[in-house]
Amino acid sequence: MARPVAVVPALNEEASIGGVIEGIRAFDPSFDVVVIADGSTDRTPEVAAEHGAHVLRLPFNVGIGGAVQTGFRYAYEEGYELAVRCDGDGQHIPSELGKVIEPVLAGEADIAVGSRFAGADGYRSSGARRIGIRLLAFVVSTIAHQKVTDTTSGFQALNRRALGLFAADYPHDYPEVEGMVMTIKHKLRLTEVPVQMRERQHGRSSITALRSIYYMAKVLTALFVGLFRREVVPLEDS
Ligand SMILES: Nc1nc2c(ncn2[C@@H]2O[C@H](COP(=O)(O)OP(=O)(O)OP(=O)(O)O)[C@@H](O)[C@H]2O)c(=O)[nH]1
Ligand SMILES: [Mg+2]
Repeated sequence: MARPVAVVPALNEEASIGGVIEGIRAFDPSFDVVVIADGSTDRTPEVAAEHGAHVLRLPFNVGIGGAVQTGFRYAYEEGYELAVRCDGDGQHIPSELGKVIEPVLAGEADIAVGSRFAGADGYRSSGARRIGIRLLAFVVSTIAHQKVTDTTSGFQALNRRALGLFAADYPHDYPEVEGMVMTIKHKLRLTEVPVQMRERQHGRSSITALRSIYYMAKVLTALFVGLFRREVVPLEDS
């Protein structure tokens, strides 16, 4: 198999990060695991290192986009051929990794995104949240001219071509949503795969009702502004 790496962003996830790393290794011991710890105030970097991950320590918090891009850039420069991205809070289930890796390894997709909503027995969420999810899926599908169902999923597999794009340029604020549009605009093949995800088990969710409205307003604005952005990253044809 291609040389694989798991990129795991983790901000104050000391209770979950060890289990996430072990889960990835249990799925496939050939995976190297890279944890990006930028500004955690708990023992996340130490726990990650104790579990054998390579820890990228940044001097201050750069936010989710900067953290994930750091991981992708490291993976690209180190020559990895296959990358997966998995959250450090335990919501993504490592045994589901095979589902997102498959289309990438088969050469059918440059990036495969695990979707909670693509399957028949998709994840159910409350009314307001569901409206938000559907609205984002509709907007992204319209802009990208491709139907997508889960625009905020950080459970993904990428080949080297996709890794190269994200190493060079990655959205900062809403990396999953904007990253989906960016991928398709750069003519990379994106596919969604139905997966299961868990509810958050430890730590605190960053999402509250008021924040969700604020989030929607900001992400829709970011998508709108993105419409005027030129495709800035020239990709070698490989
Ligand atoms: N390194 C790093 N990781 C981050 C940062 N912000 C979030 N993360 C991690 O990214 C992953 C996803 O963030 P979450 O806050 O869980 O976002 P979410 O899954 O959309 O929402 P909830 O889990 O419902 O709160 C988690 O593993 C976080 O620890 C950051 O600034 N830096
Ligand atoms: Mg989470």
